[in-house]
Amino acid sequence: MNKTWWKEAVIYQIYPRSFMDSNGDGIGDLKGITSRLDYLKYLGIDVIWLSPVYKSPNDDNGYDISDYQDIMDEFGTMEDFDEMLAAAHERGIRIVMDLVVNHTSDEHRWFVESRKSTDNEYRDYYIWREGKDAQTPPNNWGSCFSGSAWQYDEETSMYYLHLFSKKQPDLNWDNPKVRKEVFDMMTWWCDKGIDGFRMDVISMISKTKEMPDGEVTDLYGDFSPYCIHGPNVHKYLQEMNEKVLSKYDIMTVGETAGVTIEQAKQYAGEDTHELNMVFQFEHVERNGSGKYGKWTNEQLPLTVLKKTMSRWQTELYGKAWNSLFWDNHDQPRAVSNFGDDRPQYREASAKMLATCLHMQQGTPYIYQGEELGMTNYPFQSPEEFRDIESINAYKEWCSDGVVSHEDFWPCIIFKSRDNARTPVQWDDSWQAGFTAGTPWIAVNPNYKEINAKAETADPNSVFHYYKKLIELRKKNPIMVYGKYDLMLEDSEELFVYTRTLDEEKLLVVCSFCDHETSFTVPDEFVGAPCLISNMENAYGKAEMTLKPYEAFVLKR
Ligand code: TEU
Ligand code: CA
Repeated sequence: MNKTWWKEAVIYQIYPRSFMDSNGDGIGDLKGITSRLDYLKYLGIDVIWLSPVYKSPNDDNGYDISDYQDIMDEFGTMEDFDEMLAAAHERGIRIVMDLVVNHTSDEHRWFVESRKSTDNEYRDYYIWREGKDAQTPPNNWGSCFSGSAWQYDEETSMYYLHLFSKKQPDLNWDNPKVRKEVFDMMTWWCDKGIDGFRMDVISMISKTKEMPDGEVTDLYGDFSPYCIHGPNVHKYLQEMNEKVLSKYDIMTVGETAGVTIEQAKQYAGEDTHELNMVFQFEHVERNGSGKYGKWTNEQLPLTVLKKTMSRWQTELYGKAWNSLFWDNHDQPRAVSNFGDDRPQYREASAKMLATCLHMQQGTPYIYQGEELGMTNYPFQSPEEFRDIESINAYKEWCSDGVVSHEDFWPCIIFKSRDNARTPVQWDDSWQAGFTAGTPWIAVNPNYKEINAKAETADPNSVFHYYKKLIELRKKNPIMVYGKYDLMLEDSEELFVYTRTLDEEKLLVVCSFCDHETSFTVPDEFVGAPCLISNMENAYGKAEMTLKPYEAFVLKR
């Protein structure tokens, strides 16, 4: 297996809108990020993945881009960006940009032109179709953000495709001019000195030519078979690799919802010349099998979680590279989704989850605030939502009467993307130190207890536990390159696995339950020293009683 810097790195995701506000307008910004780089340096991360900072009307918080070579007004200027990049590089931190090129904003110059007439030179930059008749879209596909995936446009009496909001028209990647525009734009950023790309829904860029109705799964037809991993997706990524990526020492990670292991080997194979790694979503998305589409308030059973993660660990080993994550800006908070956010268990379970993930094989991602053990937000009413997905879903499922508020509410507040988007809790002062003004989305009321100032001062905090895990990775190549083997696969209480590299071996033991459990240490690890643990215990003894959410790693 080739050794590379991005395999050995720990990546930290910044969602700029909620990270740090420098000028009191309630919106996080680039100067805010620059002001907190020393904090990230202290934590020890190597790379920042920056969610979109490009010019955008913010229908989907920057994932709707109106100019790829300019900065969003609220976030600052290109000078602020250059300063931030230089300041990060000075500290040895790399910056990976979010690349959102499945779609643009409807306010992008290309789309403004495209919708003008059927013979406009930009017409074919997007996907236009005639409706079945004047009132009926070309097919029954639903958009990820509710409603039809087609929007009627009066100018030319045709529909355009938008797999996300109607302000996010899908680009037509079959048009070579579109590909050239995108590759040129990427080259421009690479020449500026950025260190890579996280590619938004990159698995959706190629659509089938025929666009039949999809199977009706919840309220609309499913577009997946026609739009995800489409016919030319690998061809286009190889072209991108040849024309742009291969020319720079950068890293790439593709967001590939619905990806299978076989497909991942193609997208991120050691020698397929596409991407370095992909995000798979099996352990977070449950393939829409929640109570109401993706909406549910049930945690995944531990046996299912282990099976899913372990398959990726074993089957990609030596063939393609894993990315490891519990959460991001689209997911509930890790400790609420996979751990236990009740006050008596929050710290222990947050550290346990960190152990479980960072000891696995692949590149770990930390989502802002995860290193503090930040929790889901206690939403009281739909008026508190800011996210287009949550707002639309509440309307479609509840206000329109598909399910009752009582049934739907616990599900939407458990899964809402806004849980991850409340401001980072820096200290116990006004608005958690995020802004001097009024934040664009409410601060979690638990900021007095959970905040960076308190945790950096407390050597036993979740923060310091993450810091230690990152340090251990630098000293123990086995954490990066070791082979993974699951133990006790039927246990609903313990997640146990080993890592092996040459003569070295690690035993990783994580309790996922809120009661005591017994555990017998395998003979070869009895007496082995403990590398890290989230509690005090007699590590090295054969027969152990584990406390709720206990986690430890033995090394021999
Ligand atoms: O997300 C794409 C995606 O497939 C989902 O995670 C999605 O956000 C949602 O959960 C659908 O139910 C990416 C970005 O990460 C997300 O923030 C954007 O809203 C989306 O693409 C559109 O650009
Ligand atoms: Ca601001």
